[in-house]
Amino acid sequence: MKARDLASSAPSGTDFHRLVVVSNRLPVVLSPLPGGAWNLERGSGGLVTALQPVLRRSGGLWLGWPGVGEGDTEDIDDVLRTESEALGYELRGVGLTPEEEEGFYLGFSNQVVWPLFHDFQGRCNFRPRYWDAYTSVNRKFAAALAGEARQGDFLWIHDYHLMSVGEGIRKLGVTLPAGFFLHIPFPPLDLFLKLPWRFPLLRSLLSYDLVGFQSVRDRDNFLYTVTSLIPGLELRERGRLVSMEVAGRTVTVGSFPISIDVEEFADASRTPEVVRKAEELDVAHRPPGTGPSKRGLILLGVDRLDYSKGIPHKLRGFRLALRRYPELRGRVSLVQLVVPSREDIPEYHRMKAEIDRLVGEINGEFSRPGWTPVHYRYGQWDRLELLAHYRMARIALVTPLKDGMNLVAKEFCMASPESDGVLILSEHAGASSQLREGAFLVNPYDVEDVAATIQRACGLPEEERRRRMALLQDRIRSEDIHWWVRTFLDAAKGRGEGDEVEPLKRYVPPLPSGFMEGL
Ligand code: GDG
Repeated sequence: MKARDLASSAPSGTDFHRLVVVSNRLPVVLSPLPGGAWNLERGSGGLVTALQPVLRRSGGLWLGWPGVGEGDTEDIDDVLRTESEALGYELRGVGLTPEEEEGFYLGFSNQVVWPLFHDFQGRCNFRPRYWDAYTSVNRKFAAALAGEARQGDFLWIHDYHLMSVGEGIRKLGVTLPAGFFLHIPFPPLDLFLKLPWRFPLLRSLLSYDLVGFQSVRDRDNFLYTVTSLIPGLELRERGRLVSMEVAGRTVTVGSFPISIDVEEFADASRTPEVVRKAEELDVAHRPPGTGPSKRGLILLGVDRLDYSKGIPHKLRGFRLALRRYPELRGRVSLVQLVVPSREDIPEYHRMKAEIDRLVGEINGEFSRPGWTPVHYRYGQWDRLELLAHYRMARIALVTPLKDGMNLVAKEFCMASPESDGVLILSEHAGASSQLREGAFLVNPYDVEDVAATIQRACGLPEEERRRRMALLQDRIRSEDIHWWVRTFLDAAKGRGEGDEVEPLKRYVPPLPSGFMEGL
C-alpha cells in the first residue's frame, strides 16, 4: 500500500506523508577512485528493496553515513544528488571523522551494545570515551535529521548504532512522529542494568512514539525493563503492540519480525544460472560411489564471523555427530561459509583462529579419500553462488547463540519452491518464534542436542521433509518484508491490530516428557 494511501486513511493526529529513514549506512556505498572521483555501489538486501517503493511514492529521504569521512561530504553531496535522481528519493550523507568512526562504531556500537545485547557481558568494553563518541555522533545524526525534517514526515530510525537520535531530535524541538526499530536483540533486565549508561539510553528509547523489536522475547525484555524501573506504568496490549503513557506521551512498543523479499528471492533463485550452478555443486560434493540419481547430503552454514553466530559450537556439534553416528561418515559434509566482519576488532581474529583450528581437527580426524567432512570458505560468495548453495544443500545448520532474527534461515527455505530441505535452527534466533513448527529447534550450547538433531535430520523421510518445509514456506510467505514495512508503518499511524487480537507469546522450549513426575 502506498504511504499516501496509508496516511489518508489514518486517524487524525497520526497522519504523515513523507517517510524519512535514518540508518548508520546509506543504501549506497561510496569509495574513492584514483583522480578524485567516487565509485558508488548500490546496496541490496530485503530492507532496501522494501523501503524503496515507500520512499519513492512518498518523495522520501534516507539519511546515513556514506562510508566516507567528514571532510569529503561536500564533494560527495553532488554524487548523492545525482544518485537521488536516479533512485527517485533523496539521499543525504552524514560524514564521520576517523576518530568518530572508531569510538562510535567500533567502540560503543560494536564493543558495548553488540556484545551486551547478545548476552556477552564478558566481551563488553565499557570505556567512557566510547559513550562520549556514541552520544556525539548520535547528536550529529539528530542535527542532520532536524535540518531535513518537515511537517507531515514520519521519521524511522534504525538499529543499535542510533538509539540516542530520538532524544537528540526532541532536544532540538522536533515533535514529529518518530519510530525506532532494533535489528538486534534487547537484553533481559539484569544484563541491561550492567550498562553504565542504562538510564540515558532508556530515556532516549522512550522518546520515540513507536519502538519496534524483532520478537516478543525482545519486546517483553524491554517492557520488563521499563516497568521495573518506572513505577506505576499501565500497559495496554493489542496483539503485537503494547502502549503506555510515559510523561504525558503515548509510547507504543511492538514485535515486528523482519523478513526477506520472498518473491524477488524465489525469482532470483530459479534462474537457469542458479539451477545449473546448484547442480554442479551437488555433483562436486557427491560422496564417492554415489550414482547420479542420489543427491549428496550437504549441511550448509552461512554466517558472518561473529561470536553471536556460534560457529565453534556448531563445529563441535557436527564433530560429535560424526563421532557418535558412524553411518554419517563418508555420507554427510558440512559446507561452512564464514564472511569476514569487523576485522579491526582483535577479538574477531582470535575467533577466526579457533574456527580454523576446529575445521582442521575435524578434517584431520575423519577425512578419507574422496570425502572431506568440512568444506570451509572464509570470504564471500556472490549472490549466484549463495543462492546455488541454498538450493543444493539438504540441511541448513543455523545455530546462533543469540540473534535478532537471522535472515539466512528464511532465505534457505525460500530459495527453492520445491525444496525438501530441512532447517535446523537455534531457539535463540528471533526466527525461532515464527519457524517453530517446521524447523528442528535446538539449543546451540547443547552439543549433544545439535549432534542428535543432525542425525535425525539426515535420516528424515522425504515426505516429512516436504511437510515441514511447506509449513516454513507458508509462514515466511505470509510475513514477508513488505508485510513488515506495512505493519510497522500501520502501527506508527495508530492503525495497529485491534483489541480482539490475541496477545503474542514468546517462544520457550517445551518441557521434556516426564519432567513433572516425582517432583
Ligand atoms: C542483523 C541481525 C537480523 C551472508 N553472506 C553472504 C551474504 N550474506 C547475507 C545473507 C543475509 C545477510 O547477509 C545476513 O543476515 P542475518 O540476518 O543472518 O545477520 P546479520 O548480518 O547479523 O544482521 C540479524 C538482520 O540484521 C536484519 O534485521 O536478522 O539478527 O544480527 O541476507 O544472505 N550475501 C552474499 N554473499 C555472502 O557471502 N551475497
